[in-house]
Amino acid sequence: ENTMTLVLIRHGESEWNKLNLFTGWTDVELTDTGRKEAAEGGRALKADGYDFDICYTSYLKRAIHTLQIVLDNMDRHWLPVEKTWRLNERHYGALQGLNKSETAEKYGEEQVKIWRRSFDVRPPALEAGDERDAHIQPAYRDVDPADVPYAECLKDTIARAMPYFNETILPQMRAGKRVLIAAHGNSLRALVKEFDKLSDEEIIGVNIPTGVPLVYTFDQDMNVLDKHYVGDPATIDAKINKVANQGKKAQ
Ligand code: DG2
Repeated sequence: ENTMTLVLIRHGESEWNKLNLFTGWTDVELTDTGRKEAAEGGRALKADGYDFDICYTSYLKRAIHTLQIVLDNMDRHWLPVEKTWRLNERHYGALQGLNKSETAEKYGEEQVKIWRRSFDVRPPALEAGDERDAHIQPAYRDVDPADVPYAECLKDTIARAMPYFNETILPQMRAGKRVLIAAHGNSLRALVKEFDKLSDEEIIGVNIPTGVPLVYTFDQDMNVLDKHYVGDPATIDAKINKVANQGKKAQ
């Protein structure tokens, strides 16, 4: 029987992950720690015998650079890479640039949890004219302005990411290509919710660690046969908890 393998990786720690700021579509760079995480992810994939035929990433440099570092460490620089805004992080609206912990002090941890993890509650939207508005950024000049968000909930991210997955990535997988996707905490949660057929409640508890490869094996009908992170389980659990706790008040 033919199975399909797909590997997902969230970018390594970004400058704004380090500062604990809501990031979304803000185009921030990796930290040195983030570059190390990406290199480790690439080395772990190579050590476990994984290989790829085609790669996908977002328009944001923290994911693009993570992918480059992974490929560098697998000696696969020449692989085709397709970039799409549809794999961008969930747009965090007017929260972009605010500190997650300070926002919890101000609005409460419950509200921050809703903004970070609820399926269908959007964070407050950017207003037109805001310097953070992606409509005025060159990266999105070829995107239909009606598709460029001012804020997104996970449901919105699923609605713009899944058509790309189904129409562009899945046909490659069905043709036997081994696919690697480098993306973001919430754009990957969007894919995971669909792959694992999680309910709107179940997805709330899912947190994606930085720089750790997540390997899916599917049958031809996209049923999940296996799913596992590549790396040391205790380290990965610690990284997942760190993400979950970023919306807590300072102690
Ligand atoms: C983070 C995710 O995105 O944040 O937008 O702040 O994966 O690009 O670092 P990423 C952001 P949380 O939803 O986990 O707070």
